[in-house]
Amino acid sequence: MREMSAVVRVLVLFSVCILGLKPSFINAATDPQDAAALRTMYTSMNSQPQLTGWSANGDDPCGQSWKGVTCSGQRVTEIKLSGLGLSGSYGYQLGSLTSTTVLDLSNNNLAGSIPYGLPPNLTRLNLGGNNFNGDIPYSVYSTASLVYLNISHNQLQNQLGDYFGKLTSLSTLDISFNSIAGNLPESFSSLSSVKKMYLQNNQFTGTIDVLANLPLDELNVENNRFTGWVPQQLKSIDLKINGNSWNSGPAPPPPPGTPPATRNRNHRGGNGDTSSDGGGEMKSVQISSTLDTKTFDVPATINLKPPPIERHKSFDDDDFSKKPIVVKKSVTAPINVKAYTVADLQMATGSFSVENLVGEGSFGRIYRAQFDEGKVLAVNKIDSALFVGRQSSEDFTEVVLNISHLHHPNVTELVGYCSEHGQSLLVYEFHKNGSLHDYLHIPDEYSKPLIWNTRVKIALGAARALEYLHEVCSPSIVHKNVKSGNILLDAELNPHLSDCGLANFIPRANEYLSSNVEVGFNAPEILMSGQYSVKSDVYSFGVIMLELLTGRKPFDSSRPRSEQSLVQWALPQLHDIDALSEMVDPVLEGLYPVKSLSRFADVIALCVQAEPEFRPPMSEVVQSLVLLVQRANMSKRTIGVDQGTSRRESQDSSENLS
Ligand SMILES: *[C@@H]1O[C@H](CO)[C@@H](O)[C@H](O)[C@H]1NC(C)=O
Ligand SMILES: *[C@@H]1O[C@H](CO)[C@@H](O)[C@H](O)[C@H]1NC(C)=O
Ligand SMILES: *[C@@H]1O[C@H](CO)[C@@H](O)[C@H](O)[C@H]1NC(C)=O
Ligand SMILES: *[C@@H]1O[C@H](CO)[C@@H](O)[C@H](O)[C@H]1NC(C)=O
Ligand SMILES: *[C@@H]1O[C@H](CO)[C@@H](O)[C@H](O)[C@H]1NC(C)=O
Ligand SMILES: CC(=O)N[C@H]1CO[C@H](CO)[C@@H](O)[C@@H]1O
Repeated sequence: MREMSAVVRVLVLFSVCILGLKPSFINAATDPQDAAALRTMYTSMNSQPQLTGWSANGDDPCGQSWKGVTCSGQRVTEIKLSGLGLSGSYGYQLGSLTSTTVLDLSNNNLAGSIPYGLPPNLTRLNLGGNNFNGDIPYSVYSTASLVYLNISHNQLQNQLGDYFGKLTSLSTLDISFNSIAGNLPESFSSLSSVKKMYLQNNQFTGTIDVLANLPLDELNVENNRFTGWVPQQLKSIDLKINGNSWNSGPAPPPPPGTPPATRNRNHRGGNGDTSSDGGGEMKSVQISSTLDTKTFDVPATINLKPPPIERHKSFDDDDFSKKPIVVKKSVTAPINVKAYTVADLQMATGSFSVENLVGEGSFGRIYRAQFDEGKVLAVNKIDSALFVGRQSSEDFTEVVLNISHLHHPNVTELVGYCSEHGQSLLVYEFHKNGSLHDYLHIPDEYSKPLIWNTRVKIALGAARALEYLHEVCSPSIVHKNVKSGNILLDAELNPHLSDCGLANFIPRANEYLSSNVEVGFNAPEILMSGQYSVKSDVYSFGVIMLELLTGRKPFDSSRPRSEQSLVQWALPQLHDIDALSEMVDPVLEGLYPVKSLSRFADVIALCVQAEPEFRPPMSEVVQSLVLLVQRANMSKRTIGVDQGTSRRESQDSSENLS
């Protein structure tokens, strides 16, 4: 019976690879996607023995009663692993647990940044009492079903994102005992169900006025750096406010332009006196002048926290939008990047000298910039044709703001910008080993050939970056220029996708890209109709995987005509194991596991299909590559001894191993 099911699985897996269907194991009582998510969670938590029942290749968490896992039917509904001394993290795969409503990992030793993939229908999330650092990922803010959110007693540092607008069901918010800085985000005012809020023992600044009209009955803001006055509305609730720098004396009248307080709705938290009509105008003058003042003085540490920029945002509160004087609600943009002057950057790049030119990005040249403190960064000098006209500096500021929200370990991090004298420059972290394109196609004496496992790792990291843009960012971001030249390698050869968001946020990006088309990367629908979509990114990603597999350029005019276009040459042969061993990059000298190679080829074949709708979403590509990496770890026979085996035999032996 067990052997029977193994055979069935081989066949199912085989058809999965060929047809791109999701596996549906016949015998297991647990949904295969849920099981896969828990396996990833298990290995991400370092496969610790206190996770009794869990295993790295088990496919039935429900049937095998894995510790802390509750199921309903085939689906995992609750995961409760509090106080088990767990370390590591919980992996990036939880997004597929669509029936899971409770995730409690409190009081463990989980560390690093909070992974972004969360069960989409979660109502209770407790990560309290761990060692998470960094900031709260967007996926937490976008889990609209959350009723209880506890990330207290960690080491979160950055400002909160201004993304609380969707959390309208949230009743308890506990982010106490971290080191969160900055003002309370304006979108706190959307927490329309919140009853209990614990913000104590952080480093919040500014006023707590934004909390004035929430339906709170318990609030603790002790031991922060709050200033201003405690709003009248909060004085009747269970309130703890010690350890702040509140203003003493009577509260001042509200600032000019504040609408009259109607019933209990006074957004500024003052005492609600009406004010003069001229104030609205004065306020907007102030706003636009702050927009132009973008140079901040910041300390020379890496994690820079300049004062927030104020921006226009339309006022979305019904009570006020009908009033004749509409005061723009100023938005605190969480801009974590440094504003440089042109002089700074000229100094650091030797006046943009050719020696410091390190590459061509999608929208301008990239220079290496070395600063006084020895810090090295990459400066992208955006082509001035992209920002012309009256609005240009405001447009650019918006681009910077939007890109500054992107945070992922495999996405190149924006650290600064410069907008002066009609110049638009973006400053990024610098990655030592240049682009994957150069590494593969223009090897120098320092670069060793990439071994197979590194190629797979690069593909997986880049796939995760795209998955983040497509499926985690909301609205989803189409990269539009996925190519090996945009994958940068750090000293450990980890991949970082560059130019993320630029094509989405720069108003004339499409025109610009289409006038600079690079042959070989683009999906057929782009060449025919300029239709960029997440699926055109998937195609381009498939081309990168082909480059990794073959070591060839996407288009190479020095080859015989039939081999010039990499996709056209390779696609018909991807399912033929003998042809594959001919196609594989000769510098590998046969050192690769054949199974891994053929699975890699299977993923490519799915990605470069002509019909966009048949290409898989990036999350599926990531899943396949994760499996491939896991199997590569299990398989000890990595050397080219099994090169001659037929495809079917290699499939079978791989299943025997797992
Ligand atoms: C859970 O989330 C998914 C996807 O976000 C959605 O389609 C589904 O209806 C939700 N509800 C349940 C009970 O699964
Ligand atoms: C949040 O979690 C911490 C750590 O487990 C716990 O001490 C605290 O009471 C929780 N907060 C709430 C509001 O449940
Ligand atoms: C993503 O980047 C991080 C750090 O830059 C690296 O540790 C990780 O291995 C990368 N992910 C993959 C799958 O390569
Ligand atoms: C930039 O972000 C803002 C707010 O998040 C959004 O409204 C705007 O559409 C974004 N801009 C672009 C060009 O996507
Ligand atoms: C595979 O093994 C490498 C090193 O042995 C390890 O760093 C990596 O995390 C493993 N990957 C998986 C998915 O188990
Ligand atoms: C693996 C590899 O080739 N890494 C290189 C990355 O860049 C550094 C510095 O340039 C080299 O020393 C490494 O050898």
